[in-house]
Amino acid sequence: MHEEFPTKTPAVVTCGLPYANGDLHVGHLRTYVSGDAYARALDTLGQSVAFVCGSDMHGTPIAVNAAKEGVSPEAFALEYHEQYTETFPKFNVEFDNYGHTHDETNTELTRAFVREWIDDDHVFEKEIEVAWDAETDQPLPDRFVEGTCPYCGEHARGDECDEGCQRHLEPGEIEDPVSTITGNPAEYRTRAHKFLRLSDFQAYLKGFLDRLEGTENAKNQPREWIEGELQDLCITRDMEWGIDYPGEGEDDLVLYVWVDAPIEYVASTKQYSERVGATEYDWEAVWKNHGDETVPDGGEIVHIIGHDIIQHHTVFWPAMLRGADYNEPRAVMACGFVNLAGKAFSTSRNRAVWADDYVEAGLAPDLYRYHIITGSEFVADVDFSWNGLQETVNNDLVGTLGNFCYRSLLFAQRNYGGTPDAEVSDEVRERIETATEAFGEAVNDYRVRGLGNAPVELAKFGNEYIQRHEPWNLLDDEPETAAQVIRDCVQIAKALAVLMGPVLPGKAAALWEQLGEAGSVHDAELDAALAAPPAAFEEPSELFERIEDERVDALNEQLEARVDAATEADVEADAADDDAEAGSALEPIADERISFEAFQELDLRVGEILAAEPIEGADDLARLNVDIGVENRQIVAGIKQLHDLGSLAGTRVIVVANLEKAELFGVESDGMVLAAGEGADLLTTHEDSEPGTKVR
Ligand code: B3M
Ligand code: ZN
Repeated sequence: MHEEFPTKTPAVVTCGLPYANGDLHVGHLRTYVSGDAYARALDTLGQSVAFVCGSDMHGTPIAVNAAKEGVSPEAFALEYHEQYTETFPKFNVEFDNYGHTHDETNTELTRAFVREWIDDDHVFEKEIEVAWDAETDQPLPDRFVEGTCPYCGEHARGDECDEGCQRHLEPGEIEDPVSTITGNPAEYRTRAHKFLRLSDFQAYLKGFLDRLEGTENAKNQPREWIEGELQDLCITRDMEWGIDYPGEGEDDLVLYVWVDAPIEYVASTKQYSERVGATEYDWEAVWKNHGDETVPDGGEIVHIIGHDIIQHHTVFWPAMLRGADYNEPRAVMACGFVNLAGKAFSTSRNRAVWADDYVEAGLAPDLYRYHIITGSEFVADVDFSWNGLQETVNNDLVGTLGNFCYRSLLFAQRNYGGTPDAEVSDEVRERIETATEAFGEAVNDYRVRGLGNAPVELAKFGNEYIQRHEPWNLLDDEPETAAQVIRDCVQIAKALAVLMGPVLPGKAAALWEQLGEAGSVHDAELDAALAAPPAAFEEPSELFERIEDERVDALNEQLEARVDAATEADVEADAADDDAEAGSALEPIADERISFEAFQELDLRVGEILAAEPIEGADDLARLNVDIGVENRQIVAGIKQLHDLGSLAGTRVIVVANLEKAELFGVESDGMVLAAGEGADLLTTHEDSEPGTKVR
């Protein structure tokens, strides 16, 4: 449905806005370097593109943390905002514009969006029950409250099931709410709030998702969310920090942070456009809807985000845009998370590799960029380790890419003073074309990893090519062939500089300079890969340096000490939780004693689970097929959410074999398996008692 890149209309690439709420770590940076590489790659293809972002200044976490530090939310957030503007360039992340959500452009634009929705009758008022802290007598919006997700039962924040199904939660939806201010169970109060009627956009969103491009997770996950009737979106909050709701007489309401945050994508593009002039880049040509009713046209909007905010970008945001007659996103690319040894970063516990750690280690930004971009598929979660970085750098960058460029250019410079006078061979021309095509395909398939692989694959070929021809043995006897081979190699090096531009922008520029090229490699487009390099250039130097073991050891030592401290803190916190539970939450022992005979009436048997499958439509229930020696039983158990059903086969369990039959969700249950506690910890045998063995 969409034309291939490059298209004639301008594009905008955005990255999810960082909350101005704490230091950046290498996990955050994964999205930004990917976005930067993708935007640069579009540019290399010849697409007109702006790369924009900004700091997310609003929302409860910022209000809470500012209050803790005794400063205004604005001052608090601005400090981080300033810090981010300094950090990004240290990773060669160069936004064309980086604004923030509290600036004038975004404040005005946000209010204009909301007024459009009001005018078009997409906004209504409703009284809802909002969580309330009785002790401090204040409303508890979003992260001021924690509890249980009504959809999946996991622990969740007020507006997001961050540990479970990742769904957005509306005010009042969270179960068992607890105030994060006092720790008391929250109460509910009735308040009037404004809602965006998402159901107005239900049919539109279906079509939108069919048109949407990007990564599979972003295209497919939202389908499930728009199946039933869409829940309307509460767009106001009882808070002071934020953008005031634009309607009359609503002085105590601010807009929900997720209203003004994505609008910053538009505001930031507008600022860029105003700076360079609309003839150079026109934000309205991108964002304003000039198309027909069903398939809006406009510019190419590409959002690059973390995979926890897919719903915001594929359901809420397109509806918000549509409601104000703006153009829709063309693509959403949702990136995996970065973990440490399989566990999420914890910024509060300092279990993280901070952006500053990397900078202080004195490693070039391109090394991190290449490593994180090629280390796994874009959508997958990955572990960051210094050893992993070392391996990628030493193999791909030093061993393959750097090695090829240095040996080729050194040989060319020493023997020919630069590029030998010869034609590029057909074989090499074709191989370079293959590489540029692979690059173009990666852009069109939204595969950032392919952008990193393209140059390294070509360099691999280059090394093989030079090895195959051994030009050093040809210099005396076959000087023409030698010149030809080296001419080819210099051309490959030039193509490499072009292809390295997006993922390795600093190193690409260095290589470009070594080739004696004028101007910036970042102004070169793909066809430069086959244009002749300058005839003369200086002696080259190595592009990359090995990362030695001692360096990695030192970095690991620093990181391990930090992870150990964080783990200790975790263990202590868990122990404190357990103590708290032991003190309060354990049920008292039943008062009444039963006779031994009464106990003996229970026929308890060892069983072995043969199969476990979910029961459609039932939130917790699973159907188990259990071998209890004498026979196989079908037993229904409330363990669906709590266990990986696929891995239960073979597990020994204890079965109440003479319990009367029951029907659960239309499925007959013939017996019961014993399990402990809320987590349904299945009781099992200590040794290897056979199925059917009686339990006494
Ligand atoms: N500030 C950060 C996050 O939830 C949030 C992104 C806004 S993007 C419009 O990842
Ligand atoms: Zn959930």
